[in-house]
Amino acid sequence: MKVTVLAGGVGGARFVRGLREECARRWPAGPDGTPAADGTPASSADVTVVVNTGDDLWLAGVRLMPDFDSLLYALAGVNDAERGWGRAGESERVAAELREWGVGWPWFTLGDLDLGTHLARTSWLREGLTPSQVGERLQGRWQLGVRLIPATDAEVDTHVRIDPSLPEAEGRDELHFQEWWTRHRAAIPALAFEQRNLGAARPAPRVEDAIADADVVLLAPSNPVVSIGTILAIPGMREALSATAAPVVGVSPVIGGQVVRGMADACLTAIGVETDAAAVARHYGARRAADVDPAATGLLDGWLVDEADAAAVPALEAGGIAAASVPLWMRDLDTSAALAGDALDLAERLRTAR
Ligand code: FO1
Repeated sequence: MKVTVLAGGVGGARFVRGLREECARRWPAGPDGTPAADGTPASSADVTVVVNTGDDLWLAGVRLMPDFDSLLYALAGVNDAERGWGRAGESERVAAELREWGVGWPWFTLGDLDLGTHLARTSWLREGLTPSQVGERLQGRWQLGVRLIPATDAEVDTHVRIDPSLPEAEGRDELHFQEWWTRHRAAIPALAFEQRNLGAARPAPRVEDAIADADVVLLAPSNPVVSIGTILAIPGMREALSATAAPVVGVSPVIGGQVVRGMADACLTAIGVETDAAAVARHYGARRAADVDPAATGLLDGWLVDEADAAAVPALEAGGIAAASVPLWMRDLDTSAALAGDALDLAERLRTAR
């Protein structure tokens, strides 16, 4: 079984940990399978995660790839689960020094262990490796049980357009996504999200194959705008998704009109999409729409909503998206695994219906 997932950082990591667990339960590896670094049993399933790169940035001379690292640390079992980002048992001695020197952003903390990752990454980039080659090296340190690939090797960092006349804008008309998200907590209304150099970007090597060869493609319940949306914006990505024979099943990041985590509602509002499970599905669009309208660009075959949004299912189905209502809250590994199982079941239903 080949599963390819499009994912952002924290929500993506929770979902992929559940998926890895569920795959180990459904398709256990033989006696030779090596368990993951955190003890999760091995699976014969082949899981590839295409990771958002829109959050990436250069800071204090090093390249950060926050979503990649969130997945890396969480799957290796070395993440700070309480804070949601960075390493467990972190110290911040270097960050204190950087603040003294006035280097970096004082409101953005680079932990000492985390800095080790950024230094290793930057040093390999300087040697000429691509971000996806660097990603391979980083994940080679731990047995993750899944393959992580940055969505693209191009630097397509997201910038947020804002109104420069707002007092908190300090006269600027755009901010790096991380400044808008982390410093301002997405509280400055976003006029638009722009990814630099997008025109020249391509999916990283193996991404298009991972989508084409998959038995199922899953969209994690990550931010539909600045995580999944930034992956989809990479030229060639939507084409790969529309061409795959695998069912494409998404999981709503919205439950009962509230975002599950983060500040995705600010992002949805900025692009004119209601914070509503069905509205996000309609934003992704029905892949079947292309059967009647070749110009249609919809992506979804299936969509999972929470039980609180069960009333949305009939209209979604009528609109060409197979939908099911299931518990979406990922409270722990078991509920995350159950959710991943529900996504795999919906995909199976779609595969056998073909
Ligand atoms: N998030 C914060 O809220 N504050 C920070 O100081 C911070 C530092 C940081 C350093 C490295 C890294 O990889 C991530 C970091 N994050 C921090 C998380 C990150 O900014 C965002 O939560 C994600 O990019 C959104 O998915």
